[in-house]
Amino acid sequence: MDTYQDELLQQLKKFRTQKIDPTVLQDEEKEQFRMEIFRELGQLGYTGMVLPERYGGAELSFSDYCLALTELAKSSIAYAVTISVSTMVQTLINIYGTEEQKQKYLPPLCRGEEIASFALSESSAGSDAASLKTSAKKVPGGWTLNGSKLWISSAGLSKTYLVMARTGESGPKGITAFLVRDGAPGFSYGKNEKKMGVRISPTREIIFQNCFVSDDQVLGQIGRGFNLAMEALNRGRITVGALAIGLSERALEESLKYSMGRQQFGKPIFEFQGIQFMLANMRTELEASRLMVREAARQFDLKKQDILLASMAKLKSTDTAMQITTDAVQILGGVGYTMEYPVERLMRDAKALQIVEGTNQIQRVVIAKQLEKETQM
Ligand code: COS
Repeated sequence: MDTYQDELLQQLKKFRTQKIDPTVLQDEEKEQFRMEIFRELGQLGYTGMVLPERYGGAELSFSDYCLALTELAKSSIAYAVTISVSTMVQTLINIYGTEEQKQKYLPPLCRGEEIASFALSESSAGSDAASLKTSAKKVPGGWTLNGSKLWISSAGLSKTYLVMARTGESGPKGITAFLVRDGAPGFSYGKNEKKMGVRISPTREIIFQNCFVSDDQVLGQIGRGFNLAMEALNRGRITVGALAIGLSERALEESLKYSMGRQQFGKPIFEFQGIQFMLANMRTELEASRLMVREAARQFDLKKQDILLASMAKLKSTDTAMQITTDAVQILGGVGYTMEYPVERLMRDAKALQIVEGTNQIQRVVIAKQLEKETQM
């Protein structure tokens, strides 16, 4: 790790322990997202980390961005998830947007004054994303959207929504991406999900009823929306891996601290081999996951979109986070199961990461597809 990365992580550690830790427990209970925390993260340059400086970004590498997300996730994955989803949309605007779109949407997002959401999933199109039904019909000067999207992170908070809608044939080739603004006529919010974890970050339905969007709100080419979404998810899956590393690191830290302090049978429970073997496995699996996520991010920095590695890194790191956080609860025993210690929250949050940005079963589907391609080459 170089000095620059060290400084970045020190600054984030200070921020999260001073600004997030003191209220994280009550905010999770009350489902309270603090916009002032997000804005401050923006002022420090963390809400447009990989975006060009000319649009207000920090122009960091994808690897540094992932390191920062890991550090932030050690306090709560909620703000890190908000940043990672918003950054996914910002990145697509930067790659596929017109100059006008970049000028309009990116600066407030990079400065942390606004948040963006990614809207792909629907009630009957989750893993099978290409079967989505939300429609966009051509009308003079623009498009009319009808339908609804489910499980949208930051919905209600976000000002910009990247919405994948059907403009043509069934399947992946008939989908186009639209940039929809909060407050557009015909755009409304549905139910706010009551979740097992990550409660600071809202997850909500969004609804379109004859919602008009103009031609200049189309992102990229007509019919290429599915490809854009998949490209975003390749990046998103690595960032989910980075969050999983943060959860695992925190769970291991808490387990070590507790096992060295807790006395049973006349000695710290750390001295029992049963506990030592659990801790040794936790550290080993964490390190394996970290290396995979780091390598997946490095490939992106080398401008190589490695679909296989992105999915494998997401799969390995999030399954590992589930195992490590579960073991952490076990090591802390009775108190681990209470809200007095953070490990039960880490365990609930880890579950979300096995599901978002494509379930871990879908990651295996993606991996198998890539294996098939490699074999045919
Ligand atoms: N990266 C880049 N392009 C991809 C891709 C990826 N990971 N996966 C698919 N594509 C492209 C294909 O190359 C193909 O492009 P062309 O038509 O230009 O050749 C197109 O997308 C269609 O691909 P495919 O035929 O494989 O689509 P499927 O309908 O079979 O879907 C899966 C493939 C299952 C992998 C996809 O639907 C998926 O990832 N589902 C999970 C969705 C998800 O992660 N949801 C999370 C909610 S968003 S938080």
